[in-house]
Amino acid sequence: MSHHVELDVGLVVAGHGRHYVVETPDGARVLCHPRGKKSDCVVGDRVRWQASGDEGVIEHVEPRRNLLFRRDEWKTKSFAANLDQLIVLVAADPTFSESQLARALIAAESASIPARIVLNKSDLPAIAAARDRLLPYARMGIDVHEVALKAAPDAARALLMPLLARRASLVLGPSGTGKSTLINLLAPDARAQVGEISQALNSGRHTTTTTQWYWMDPERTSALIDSPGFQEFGLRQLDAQQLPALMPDLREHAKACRFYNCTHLHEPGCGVLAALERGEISESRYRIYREIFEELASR
Ligand SMILES: Nc1nc2c(ncn2[C@@H]2O[C@H](COP(=O)(O)OP(=O)(O)OP(=O)(O)O)[C@@H](O)[C@H]2O)c(=O)[nH]1
Ligand SMILES: [Mg+2]
Ligand SMILES: [Zn+2]
Repeated sequence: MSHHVELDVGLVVAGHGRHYVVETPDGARVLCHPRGKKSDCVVGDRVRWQASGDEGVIEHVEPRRNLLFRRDEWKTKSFAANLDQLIVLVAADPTFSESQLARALIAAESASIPARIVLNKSDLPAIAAARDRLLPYARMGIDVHEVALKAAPDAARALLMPLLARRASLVLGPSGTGKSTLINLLAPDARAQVGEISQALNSGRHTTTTTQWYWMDPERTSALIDSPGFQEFGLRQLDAQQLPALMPDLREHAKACRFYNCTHLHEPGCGVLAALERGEISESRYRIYREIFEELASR
């Protein structure tokens, strides 16, 4: 039998370095530090903690339902844990990197986290080109929603609210797409910083430097998680052979390959190459497949 005191439960709502903000079931927020040297909790974690003066000590991290992370050559970066969905936010302007988008979707797929794409700034003329670039994603069954978070906020709210209700959604997207605008619109008391200032300074810096959990409603049933921008989205947690199964458009055609261990790069009787030839897999998606495959295979 354990003679430890019963520990409090909490939700990690922000993290920076070895500092975490833990929210108690009644909504209080406590600054906590992990016990010992290791600091392996992330936003979205359920933890057991113990008060220590005004602050707290995290004693234990509950098992996770899922964890979204990326792994570059040198480091692993966790985004958040226990997510109901990933929202990849892109915009008509600035132009998004399709490779980054694809990588985020692959990471979500490998963590079994449902994902959808929100395309912002539909008021700008560049929306048509952005919409076209997203066609392969809509065709492979990923929901793509178009909004103008700033130009038409009421319509955006009406569209997005039902998709976000009673869920914890991580918002990922390049700098300048409208993540902070989204959070300010849907989480009324969020102090998320909209990039007006950085825009005025024309500094182009990320205004979000820590991952942060925002409740959308006073009942605390729906949440948005804002996370810092990133330059690189490495997928080194994966084996090259896993990749086709994590890309729905390739996966579908890989069933037709003559060889079970087809890499879809040069083999005869390859269903993926045949589909590419027929235009059923887009050239950009295939290029991204090759790019990531080579990255993973060259280790
Ligand atoms: N035209 C147009 N501009 C928008 C829209 N939504 C947001 N913006 C603008 O886009 C810029 C970037 O918005 P933010 O919300 O700061 O973007 P962010 O993704 O948080 O950017 P970082 O914090 O740098 O990662 C701001 O100047 C917004 O006013 C929109 O619907 N239409
Ligand atoms: Mg921001
Ligand atoms: Zn093949």
